[in-house]
Amino acid sequence: MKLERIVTSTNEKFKLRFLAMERSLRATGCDVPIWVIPYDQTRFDLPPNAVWWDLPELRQFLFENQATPLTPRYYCLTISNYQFVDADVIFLRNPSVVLSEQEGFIASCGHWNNPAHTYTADSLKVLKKITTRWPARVFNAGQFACDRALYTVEQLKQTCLDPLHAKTCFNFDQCGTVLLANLSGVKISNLTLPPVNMESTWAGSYEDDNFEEYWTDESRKPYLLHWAGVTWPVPVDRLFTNFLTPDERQLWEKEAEERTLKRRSLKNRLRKVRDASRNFLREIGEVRTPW
Ligand SMILES: [Mn+2]
Repeated sequence: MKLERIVTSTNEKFKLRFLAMERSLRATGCDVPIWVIPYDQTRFDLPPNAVWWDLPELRQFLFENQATPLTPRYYCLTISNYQFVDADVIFLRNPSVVLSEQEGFIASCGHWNNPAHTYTADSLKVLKKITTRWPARVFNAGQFACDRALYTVEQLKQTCLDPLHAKTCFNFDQCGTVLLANLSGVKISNLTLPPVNMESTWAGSYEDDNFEEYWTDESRKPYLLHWAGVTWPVPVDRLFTNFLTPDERQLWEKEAEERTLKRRSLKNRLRKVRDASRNFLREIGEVRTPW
Protein backbone atom coordinates (compact mmCIF):
# COMPACT_ATOMS: atom_id res chain seq x y z
CA MET A 1 0.00 0.00 0.00
CA LYS A 2 1.00 3.60 -0.47
CA LEU A 3 1.00 5.26 2.94
CA GLU A 4 -0.70 8.66 2.71
CA ARG A 5 -1.21 9.57 6.37
CA ILE A 6 -0.65 8.63 9.98
CA VAL A 7 -3.78 8.85 12.15
CA THR A 8 -3.60 9.13 15.93
CA SER A 9 -5.64 10.43 18.85
CA THR A 10 -4.47 12.57 21.73
CA ASN A 11 -5.21 15.35 24.20
CA GLU A 12 -3.19 17.77 26.33
CA LYS A 13 -2.52 15.09 28.93
CA PHE A 14 -0.89 12.81 26.34
CA LYS A 15 1.01 15.64 24.62
CA LEU A 16 4.52 14.36 25.50
CA ARG A 17 3.70 10.91 24.18
CA PHE A 18 2.31 12.46 21.00
CA LEU A 19 5.42 14.66 20.51
CA ALA A 20 7.75 11.67 20.91
CA MET A 21 5.65 9.69 18.42
CA GLU A 22 5.73 12.57 15.91
CA ARG A 23 9.48 13.11 16.24
CA SER A 24 10.22 9.40 15.98
CA LEU A 25 8.17 9.25 12.77
CA ARG A 26 10.01 12.19 11.23
CA ALA A 27 13.35 10.70 12.34
CA THR A 28 12.65 7.64 10.16
CA GLY A 29 12.39 9.96 7.15
CA CYS A 30 8.61 9.64 6.83
CA ASP A 31 7.02 12.96 5.85
CA VAL A 32 3.32 12.06 5.42
CA PRO A 33 0.76 14.25 7.22
CA ILE A 34 -0.45 13.27 10.69
CA TRP A 35 -4.20 13.45 11.29
CA VAL A 36 -4.99 13.85 14.97
CA ILE A 37 -8.40 12.82 16.32
CA PRO A 38 -9.13 14.98 19.38
CA TYR A 39 -9.62 12.77 22.43
CA ASP A 40 -11.34 15.62 24.27
CA GLN A 41 -11.47 19.42 24.17
CA THR A 42 -7.92 19.95 25.45
CA ARG A 43 -6.23 20.63 22.12
CA PHE A 44 -2.75 22.12 21.72
CA ASP A 45 -0.66 23.60 18.88
CA LEU A 46 0.41 20.77 16.60
CA PRO A 47 3.82 20.54 14.89
CA PRO A 48 4.10 21.22 11.12
CA ASN A 49 2.28 18.79 8.81
CA ALA A 50 -0.10 17.62 11.57
CA VAL A 51 -3.78 18.62 11.70
CA TRP A 52 -6.70 17.96 14.02
CA TRP A 53 -9.26 15.67 12.34
CA ASP A 54 -12.82 15.13 13.40
CA LEU A 55 -15.89 13.62 11.70
CA PRO A 56 -18.76 15.46 13.42
CA GLU A 57 -21.43 13.13 12.02
CA LEU A 58 -19.73 10.04 13.44
CA ARG A 59 -18.80 11.77 16.71
CA GLN A 60 -22.42 12.73 17.21
CA PHE A 61 -23.54 9.18 16.36
CA LEU A 62 -21.10 7.65 18.86
CA PHE A 63 -22.16 10.18 21.50
CA GLU A 64 -25.85 9.43 20.98
CA ASN A 65 -25.14 5.75 21.46
CA GLN A 66 -23.06 6.43 24.59
CA ALA A 67 -19.96 4.91 23.03
CA THR A 68 -16.71 4.82 25.02
CA PRO A 69 -14.26 7.73 24.43
CA LEU A 70 -11.79 5.79 22.25
CA THR A 71 -14.36 4.71 19.64
CA PRO A 72 -13.62 7.70 17.34
CA ARG A 73 -10.73 5.55 16.08
CA TYR A 74 -13.48 3.96 13.94
CA TYR A 75 -13.19 7.08 11.72
CA CYS A 76 -10.19 5.33 10.14
CA LEU A 77 -12.40 2.56 8.78
CA THR A 78 -13.94 5.11 6.36
CA ILE A 79 -10.61 6.22 4.82
CA SER A 80 -7.73 4.55 2.93
CA ASN A 81 -3.93 4.31 2.93
CA TYR A 82 -3.31 5.14 6.58
CA GLN A 83 -1.46 3.83 9.60
CA PHE A 84 -3.28 4.34 12.89
CA VAL A 85 -1.21 4.50 16.07
CA ASP A 86 -2.03 5.36 19.65
CA ALA A 87 0.06 8.20 21.07
CA ASP A 88 2.00 5.68 23.25
CA VAL A 89 3.86 4.46 20.17
CA ILE A 90 7.20 5.37 18.62
CA PHE A 91 8.39 4.46 15.14
CA LEU A 92 11.69 2.61 14.64
CA ARG A 93 11.53 2.26 10.85
CA ASN A 94 9.86 4.26 8.08
CA PRO A 95 6.25 2.99 7.88
CA SER A 96 5.96 4.13 4.23
CA VAL A 97 8.72 1.69 3.31
CA VAL A 98 7.51 -1.18 5.53
CA LEU A 99 3.89 -0.90 4.35
CA SER A 100 4.76 -0.47 0.66
CA GLU A 101 5.12 -4.25 0.46
CA GLN A 102 1.77 -4.96 2.14
CA GLU A 103 -1.88 -4.83 1.16
CA GLY A 104 -5.27 -5.07 2.81
CA PHE A 105 -5.53 -4.62 6.56
CA ILE A 106 -2.19 -4.85 8.37
CA ALA A 107 -1.82 -5.63 12.08
CA SER A 108 1.55 -5.91 13.82
CA CYS A 109 0.84 -6.94 17.43
CA GLY A 110 1.14 -10.26 19.24
CA HIS A 111 -2.54 -10.73 20.07
CA TRP A 112 -2.70 -13.88 17.89
CA ASN A 113 -0.75 -15.47 20.73
CA ASN A 114 -2.97 -13.98 23.42
CA PRO A 115 -6.34 -12.99 21.98
CA ALA A 116 -7.88 -11.95 25.33
CA HIS A 117 -9.43 -8.47 25.27
CA THR A 118 -9.85 -8.50 21.48
CA TYR A 119 -13.37 -9.92 21.54
CA THR A 120 -16.53 -9.97 23.61
CA ALA A 121 -18.79 -12.99 24.15
CA ASP A 122 -20.99 -11.61 21.33
CA SER A 123 -18.21 -10.81 18.88
CA LEU A 124 -16.41 -14.11 19.44
CA LYS A 125 -19.44 -15.91 18.02
CA VAL A 126 -19.22 -13.76 14.89
CA LEU A 127 -15.43 -14.20 14.55
CA LYS A 128 -15.70 -17.97 14.92
CA LYS A 129 -18.27 -18.09 12.13
CA ILE A 130 -15.90 -16.29 9.76
CA THR A 131 -12.96 -18.68 10.19
CA THR A 132 -11.51 -21.28 12.54
CA ARG A 133 -8.25 -19.29 12.20
CA TRP A 134 -9.88 -16.28 13.93
CA PRO A 135 -6.99 -15.76 16.40
CA ALA A 136 -4.79 -14.82 13.43
CA ARG A 137 -7.30 -12.06 12.58
CA VAL A 138 -7.57 -10.30 15.94
CA PHE A 139 -5.29 -7.38 16.76
CA ASN A 140 -4.45 -4.46 19.01
CA ALA A 141 -6.59 -1.43 18.12
CA GLY A 142 -3.71 0.93 18.92
CA GLN A 143 -1.71 -0.04 15.81
CA PHE A 144 -3.20 -0.97 12.46
CA ALA A 145 -2.92 0.08 8.84
CA CYS A 146 -5.17 -0.34 5.81
CA ASP A 147 -5.02 0.45 2.12
CA ARG A 148 -8.78 0.83 1.63
CA ALA A 149 -11.91 2.29 3.17
CA LEU A 150 -13.84 -0.60 4.71
CA TYR A 151 -17.12 1.28 5.17
CA THR A 152 -18.93 4.44 4.17
CA VAL A 153 -20.03 6.49 7.19
CA GLU A 154 -23.57 5.19 6.71
CA GLN A 155 -22.48 1.53 6.43
CA LEU A 156 -20.38 1.94 9.54
CA LYS A 157 -23.34 3.29 11.51
CA GLN A 158 -25.65 0.50 10.36
CA THR A 159 -23.07 -2.18 11.17
CA CYS A 160 -22.57 -0.76 14.68
CA LEU A 161 -26.31 -0.58 15.27
CA ASP A 162 -26.90 -4.25 14.35
CA PRO A 163 -28.11 -5.86 17.61
CA LEU A 164 -25.44 -8.56 17.18
CA HIS A 165 -22.69 -5.92 17.18
CA ALA A 166 -23.98 -2.92 19.14
CA LYS A 167 -22.76 -3.83 22.63
CA THR A 168 -19.29 -4.70 21.31
CA CYS A 169 -18.96 -1.64 19.06
CA PHE A 170 -20.20 0.95 21.55
CA ASN A 171 -18.71 -0.40 24.79
CA PHE A 172 -15.33 -1.84 23.75
CA ASP A 173 -13.32 0.14 21.20
CA GLN A 174 -10.69 -2.56 20.69
CA CYS A 175 -13.18 -5.44 20.33
CA GLY A 176 -15.29 -3.15 18.13
CA THR A 177 -12.41 -2.32 15.79
CA VAL A 178 -11.53 -6.03 15.50
CA LEU A 179 -15.15 -6.95 14.82
CA LEU A 180 -15.68 -4.22 12.21
CA ALA A 181 -12.48 -5.08 10.34
CA ASN A 182 -13.36 -8.79 10.32
CA LEU A 183 -16.94 -8.16 9.17
CA SER A 184 -15.72 -6.09 6.22
CA GLY A 185 -14.17 -9.15 4.57
CA VAL A 186 -10.81 -7.42 4.02
CA LYS A 187 -7.70 -9.59 4.01
CA ILE A 188 -6.10 -9.21 7.46
CA SER A 189 -2.42 -9.96 7.88
CA ASN A 190 -0.12 -9.58 10.86
CA LEU A 191 3.53 -8.64 10.34
CA THR A 192 4.65 -10.67 13.38
CA LEU A 193 3.38 -13.84 11.65
CA PRO A 194 4.83 -15.50 8.50
CA PRO A 195 6.02 -14.53 5.98
CA VAL A 196 7.43 -11.37 7.63
CA ASN A 197 8.01 -12.73 11.18
CA MET A 198 8.70 -9.29 12.61
CA GLU A 199 9.98 -9.20 16.18
CA SER A 200 7.54 -7.97 18.81
CA THR A 201 6.13 -4.44 18.56
CA TRP A 202 5.11 -4.49 22.25
CA ALA A 203 7.43 -2.63 24.63
CA GLY A 204 6.68 -5.18 27.35
CA SER A 205 8.33 -7.98 25.31
CA TYR A 206 11.78 -6.51 25.92
CA GLU A 207 12.72 -7.22 29.51
CA ASP A 208 16.49 -6.85 29.27
CA ASP A 209 18.80 -3.93 28.58
CA ASN A 210 20.26 -5.61 25.51
CA PHE A 211 16.95 -5.62 23.64
CA GLU A 212 18.60 -4.42 20.41
CA GLU A 213 20.14 -7.87 20.01
CA TYR A 214 16.73 -9.02 18.80
CA TRP A 215 16.91 -6.50 15.98
CA THR A 216 20.07 -7.43 14.07
CA ASP A 217 18.03 -8.45 11.00
CA GLU A 218 16.71 -5.11 9.72
CA SER A 219 13.89 -6.76 7.74
CA ARG A 220 12.49 -8.28 10.93
CA LYS A 221 13.08 -5.30 13.21
CA PRO A 222 9.74 -3.95 14.53
CA TYR A 223 8.80 -0.76 12.70
CA LEU A 224 7.06 0.61 15.78
CA LEU A 225 6.96 0.03 19.51
CA HIS A 226 3.75 0.28 21.52
CA TRP A 227 3.63 0.65 25.31
CA ALA A 228 0.05 -0.74 25.49
CA GLY A 229 -0.64 -1.71 29.08
CA VAL A 230 3.04 -1.67 30.05
CA THR A 231 3.77 -0.35 33.52
CA TRP A 232 6.74 2.01 33.14
CA PRO A 233 9.67 1.73 33.54
CA VAL A 234 10.92 -0.90 31.07
CA PRO A 235 14.35 -0.92 29.34
CA VAL A 236 12.99 0.29 25.96
CA ASP A 237 11.67 3.48 27.61
CA ARG A 238 14.92 5.20 26.64
CA LEU A 239 13.95 4.90 22.96
CA PHE A 240 10.93 7.04 23.86
CA THR A 241 12.61 9.54 26.22
CA ASN A 242 15.42 10.11 23.67
CA PHE A 243 12.86 12.05 21.63
CA LEU A 244 12.10 14.52 24.44
CA THR A 245 14.00 17.77 25.09
CA PRO A 246 15.73 18.07 28.52
CA ASP A 247 12.81 20.21 29.80
CA GLU A 248 10.23 17.74 28.51
CA ARG A 249 12.17 14.88 30.00
CA GLN A 250 12.05 16.56 33.39
CA LEU A 251 8.32 17.06 33.01
CA TRP A 252 7.95 13.43 31.93
CA GLU A 253 9.85 12.21 34.99
CA LYS A 254 7.67 14.37 37.22
CA GLU A 255 4.55 12.97 35.58
CA ALA A 256 5.93 9.44 35.97
CA GLU A 257 6.51 10.00 39.69
CA GLU A 258 3.00 11.34 40.08
CA ARG A 259 1.60 8.34 38.22
CA THR A 260 3.40 5.98 40.56
CA LEU A 261 2.14 7.83 43.60
CA LYS A 262 -1.38 7.95 42.23
CA ARG A 263 -1.41 4.24 41.59
CA ARG A 264 -0.82 3.64 45.25
CA SER A 265 -2.86 6.38 46.77
CA LEU A 266 -6.36 6.97 47.92
CA LYS A 267 -6.90 9.07 44.80
CA ASN A 268 -7.05 5.90 42.80
CA ARG A 269 -9.94 4.63 44.83
CA LEU A 270 -11.68 8.00 44.61
CA ARG A 271 -11.27 7.93 40.84
CA LYS A 272 -12.99 4.60 40.74
CA VAL A 273 -15.91 6.03 42.70
CA ARG A 274 -16.05 8.98 40.29
CA ASP A 275 -16.03 6.66 37.26
CA ALA A 276 -18.70 4.51 38.82
CA SER A 277 -20.92 7.52 39.42
CA ARG A 278 -20.34 8.74 35.85
CA ASN A 279 -21.30 5.31 34.56
CA PHE A 280 -24.36 5.46 36.78
CA LEU A 281 -25.34 8.85 35.32
CA ARG A 282 -24.91 7.40 31.85
CA GLU A 283 -26.98 4.41 32.81
CA ILE A 284 -29.90 6.56 33.88
CA GLY A 285 -29.55 8.73 30.77
CA GLU A 286 -28.34 11.92 32.47
CA VAL A 287 -27.51 14.50 29.78
CA ARG A 288 -23.82 14.96 29.03
CA THR A 289 -21.82 16.72 26.31
CA PRO A 290 -20.34 14.84 23.33
CA TRP A 291 -16.95 15.12 25.02
MN1 LIG B 1 -1.87 2.35 23.48
